[in-house]
This record gives sequence, C-alpha cells and structure tokens, in this order.
Amino acid sequence: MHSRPGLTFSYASCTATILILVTSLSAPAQDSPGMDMSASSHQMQQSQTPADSNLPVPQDFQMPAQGELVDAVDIGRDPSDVAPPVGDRPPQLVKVELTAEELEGKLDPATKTTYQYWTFNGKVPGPMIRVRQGDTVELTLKNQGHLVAHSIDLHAVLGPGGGMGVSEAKQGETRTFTFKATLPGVYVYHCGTNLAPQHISNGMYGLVVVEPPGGLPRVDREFYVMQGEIYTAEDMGGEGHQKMSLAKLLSEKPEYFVFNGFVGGASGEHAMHAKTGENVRIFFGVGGPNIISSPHIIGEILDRVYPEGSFTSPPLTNVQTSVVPPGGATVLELTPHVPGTFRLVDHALIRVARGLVGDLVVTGPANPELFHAGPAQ
Ligand SMILES: [Cu+2]
Repeated sequence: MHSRPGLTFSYASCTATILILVTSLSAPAQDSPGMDMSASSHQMQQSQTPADSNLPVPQDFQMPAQGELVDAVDIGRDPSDVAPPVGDRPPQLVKVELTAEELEGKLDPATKTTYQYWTFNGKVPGPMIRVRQGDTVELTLKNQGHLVAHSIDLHAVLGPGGGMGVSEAKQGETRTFTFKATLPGVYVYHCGTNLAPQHISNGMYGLVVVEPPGGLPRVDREFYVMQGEIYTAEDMGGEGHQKMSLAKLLSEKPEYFVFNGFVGGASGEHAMHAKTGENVRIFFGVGGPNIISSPHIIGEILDRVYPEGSFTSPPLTNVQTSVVPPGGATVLELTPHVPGTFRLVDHALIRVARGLVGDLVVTGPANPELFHAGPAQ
C-alpha cells in the first residue's frame, strides 16, 4: 500500500478549489458554532494555488511543509487507559477538565508519517469520561491550540448542541458548562466546531460512559478503543508531514483507518492483554467521522454486545460481528478460553491494509478440547 502508482491521479486541483470553500466555511465558526456544510457552486469554482491553506494559520505559526520530516509526539491513547469503574455510590458532582491541543503526531511510525492532530488532552481518543447516572458534570474546556476554535458536543447531554455552543472556546479561551447525566449508556463526544468532520477526523472524539446505579458488572479487563479515519493529501505511505485533504474528507475516502489515532494504536506495544478465562470488556466507539464499523475479533465469539451502547436494553449474546455507526458506540464482552493472538478488526477487512488492526494477546494453558491442530484425539 505504500506506493500505488495506478492511483496517483491528482487531488491537488480539486483540493485547491475546495480549500477556499473550507476557509470560508471555517471563518464564521468563531461567531456561529453550527456546522455549515452548504457548498455553493460558485464557491467550489474558485481556485487557489497553495495546497496548505486549508487551515486558518496565524502568521507567527509555522506549518510544516508537505513531506517534511518533523519531530512528532505519540498521540495514541493506550487501550488500557480506561477510566476507573464508578462502583456503587450515590450521585455526585464530577468536574471534568479537557484541553484542546493541536499537535504534530506520529500517524505511521513505520513510514515516518506524521500528521497534525487536533486532540482533547493530547491523545486520541480523548480521555474516557466515566460517571454515574444522576451525576452532575461540570465540564471545562480550555483551548490551548494555536489554530482554530474548539468545542465539545457530548451525546450524553440533553441540551442544545450537546454543549457545543456553550463550550466553544477560541484560542486561549476557557469555557465551562454543566449538565446532568440522566440516562445510562456509552456515548460519543466530539468537537462540534465548524467544520466538525474536520475536527473529528483530526482526532477530537472520545467516549462518555454513564453507568447505571450500582455500576456495571465487574470484569477482569477493560479496554478503550475508538475507530477513526485520516484523510491525508498523499496516498497512504507518504513520508513526513501529511496535510489533510478536504477533498477526500468531502468524498469520504480516507487514506488511513486507525484504532486510537494511529497505525499501531491497538497492536504491538499498545496491544491488549488478558489471560484465558478472564472476562474482557472493550468499550468501542466510532469517531469516524464518516464510516460505519463492523467490529469483529478473529477467533472469538462475543459473549455479550450492548448494541449502540445501550445499558437499558438487554445485551445481545453470542455475537460474531457487531455494527457501530459514526458517532456511536458499543460494549464488546468476551471470555477467551484459548491462548494466542486474537485480532480486533473492522470486518470490512480491506481496512486492515489501511492501518486498522488491534491485537488481544491471550496467555494461559492450551485448551485442546476447544482447539488443536491435527486430527481429533
Ligand atoms: Cu475542534
């Protein structure tokens, strides 16, 4: 996938025409937090030479050039970085502080590919927010970025914009709002600032888990995985800094699919680990912003799936493959009984070749009754 000369038709001219559209779409965001996707044809006809002008960059902020090798940070949140269970406690006030940060991050360490991520708290996904039904949540968003305004729309909120309007903070600003988590479930949150799908694809999404009274049933291992799409100007495999392609975002053609922000976000040193016989729970969400996921663990059957993140409907049992819409979530529970490496994939399997694979590494004694090579014994 690193070089696909047959597919090297140029997005450049298309990108250039759309860039000015996006600049015009982004500009009013400071005043109007609503997403405006309306693209008038005369806007689309305008052309612009620089391919790097899709972001409103302050004059004193130096953007890396396309392909330039720059220092980049690890932006992937390890799947084991799960907020602790709420347990059995009464409702309370929970204060959550989030910082919007724009960071040059490692997109694919193997090819030295980097990308300018927009994040909550410097990682993708943002931190899991985990509260109890009935909790009052005071959420503070600090915009520490240099480039654009940011905000948060939490699907757990009952209120206009999910909090987007009352949280939108320009560069250097801090905004606070409060909501009550009334309904249990697993919810997505994301930046809602225009152009919201741009902010989301750049990494601004996470999960809110609202536990029912008494808490969720205890399990041995919990993990936090979110699927996202990265729309780079160059084909997958391009080295150095990659600019975002608005043309590919608009046509829903990502170059990369990623778990937890980057290629390798849930494998290798970020793999999930468990022992045979342990109960494993994966909070799984799709930041997207555009494409449905069909999560599947190769070689496993899911004991329970909480469709669409609902805790008030009974879970499905013995499921092979689930389905999660963009801006949706689920809970996948399983009990591995055989040691080995079990791969978490989206069963639209070509996406593995675009970076989307995670590993659940299971250790323990062999279980030949369930599985063994060779003839029956
Ligand atoms: Cu944002």
